[in-house]
Amino acid sequence: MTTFDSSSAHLRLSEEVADALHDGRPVVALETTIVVHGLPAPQNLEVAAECEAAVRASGAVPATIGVIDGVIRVGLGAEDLADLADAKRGAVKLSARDVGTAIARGLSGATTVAGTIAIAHRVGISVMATGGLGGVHRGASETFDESADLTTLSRTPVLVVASGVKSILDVGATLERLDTLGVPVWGYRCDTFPAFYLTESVFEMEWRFEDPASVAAAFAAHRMWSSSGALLAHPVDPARQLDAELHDLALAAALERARVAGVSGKGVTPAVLAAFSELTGGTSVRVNRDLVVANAALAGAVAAAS
Ligand code: PSU
Ligand code: MN
Repeated sequence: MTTFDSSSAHLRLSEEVADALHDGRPVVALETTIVVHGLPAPQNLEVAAECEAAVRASGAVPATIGVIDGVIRVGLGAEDLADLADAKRGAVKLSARDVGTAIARGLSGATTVAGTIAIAHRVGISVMATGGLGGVHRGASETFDESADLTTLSRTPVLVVASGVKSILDVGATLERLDTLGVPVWGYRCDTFPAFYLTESVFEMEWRFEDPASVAAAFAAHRMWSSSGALLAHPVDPARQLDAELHDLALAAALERARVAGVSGKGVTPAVLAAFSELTGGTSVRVNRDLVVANAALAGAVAAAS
């Protein structure tokens, strides 16, 4: 079922995506905040292209989502994406609540997981891939900093494939919030919740899946009675993860740097990720790249099995 109004002046689907949705072929939504604000150039555009290729190799059509000059674009081409990522354009970070304002103001922006799934659902896409879902920040009991990715996922029926949540967050608190919000968390061939840069965490998974078809079946069943999305937790290949000691050292230093700089709100995640990259000599970017491309491949396989 597609619910989009293709005549809308502020929503534009690429021909390829519109055709695929019309024909009921599998489509995977990809976000742009990771490209514009999460990864450094030039790797950011390379990763975006690799994610699209991975989705295609799995038999689905990629739909990279963002907003350009006040128009929501579903299925951004490589040129548009390079334009959006160009620092001169000053693209803003758009969570679900910001999309309407960006349209009204004619702004350009990159969508977070929240912004992306809100749009994806509107046009009839029910699977998305990213690196790490946003979550509860450390110290949130004081700052109330919890990503709108969680609340948006609780009311938007899209399956998000991610390597857990970024380890810069309070992972335990995030899992508690997903429970409260009614969002199922499924482990893909793993027994613990992945720790983003690291394959494993101390948090045990309740549900484990072994293949894309059983994930697709579970999400179809979930959607029959719930309007929430779901999180498919897909750990990074153990051979490609960050060294645990380097991870912990870099994490402590990156968080301290953000604290001293007084970063808050939507600036926190990009600032900590950038510090992490510098402190690990770029290794964190390599791991982030590996995991997000693997997530795109898995999302494509789940969409193709749906
Ligand atoms: N995954 C990554 N890198 C990123 C993100 C995800 O590997 O930069 C982005 C996503 O867009 C996610 C956002 O929605 O980080 C979370 O931002 P915040 O904590 O401000 O909600
Ligand atoms: Mn936040």
